[in-house]
Amino acid sequence: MKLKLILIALSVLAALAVISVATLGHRSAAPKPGAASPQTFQVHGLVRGVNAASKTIRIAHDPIPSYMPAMTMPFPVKDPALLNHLAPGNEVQFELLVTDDDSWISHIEKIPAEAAAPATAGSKSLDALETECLHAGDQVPDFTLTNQDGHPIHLHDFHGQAVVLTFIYTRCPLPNFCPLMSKNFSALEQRLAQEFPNRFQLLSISMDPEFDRPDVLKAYASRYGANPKDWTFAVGDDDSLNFVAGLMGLYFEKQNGLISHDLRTAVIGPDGRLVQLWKSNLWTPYEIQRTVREALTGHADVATR
Ligand SMILES: [Cu+2]
Repeated sequence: MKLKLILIALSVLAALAVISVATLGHRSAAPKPGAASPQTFQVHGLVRGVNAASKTIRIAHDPIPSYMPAMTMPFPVKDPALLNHLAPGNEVQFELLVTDDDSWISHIEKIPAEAAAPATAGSKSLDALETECLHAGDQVPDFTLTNQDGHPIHLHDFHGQAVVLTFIYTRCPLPNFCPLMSKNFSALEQRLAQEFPNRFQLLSISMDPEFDRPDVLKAYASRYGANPKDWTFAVGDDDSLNFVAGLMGLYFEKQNGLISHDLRTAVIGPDGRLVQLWKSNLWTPYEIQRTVREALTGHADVATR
């Protein structure tokens, strides 16, 4: 076991050495803007769940030196074939690539079962989260949170408007998780402000009440150019956050100061009913704009005459 750890540590060091050499080499050449090569990490972990439909695999992974502490989280793959023959309980070694706005597993290998530890019992039942959450057509119950100005807000304040809700936390290090949600919300805000001024509200709810106090959310909001009239950032105490997360079937868990989580984005109609719930990052501002249009006008497409 000791030897194995040493070997892993050595391979991580070797990988880092290769990265720094590659980076130095890259720097000495003329830098191409926007073409930075991805950072590469070799990581060891235990598979907790495989989701071929959303092209993600949930892994309890070891610390990733100078990047992320050990935690359980979903990782995207670009090639769904990588997920073939993998199942919860498998011990794996994988390669994680990270760029400025994306991260994904590019290679993953099962470690033979003789060396693998058995899957620990008692991990959260994702199926239970799934069945307890709201479904399209359900009335969304009211909840109270605190906005970026420190004022209380209620979901029902936005009755009569279409509400697009998502979950984020400001320290999230993975470009295609929270930062992507906020980037997409920023694009969505511009589209909807043009088509439906004053008839919609975007709501980004923090999963990190300890760190994401209103002033932190306010600074984060301005980073994404949010107009407070259309886009609210909110945080709650543990109870209200668990309540809202439960409604949407969101999985989130604090681990070593960061938060392991999946994603939920919902459109709620002007009548307060859930219209649609997205469970991954595979949605576009265009797609949600269409859903909002349908919720507000009954037609997904813009009238041509
Ligand atoms: Cu995140």
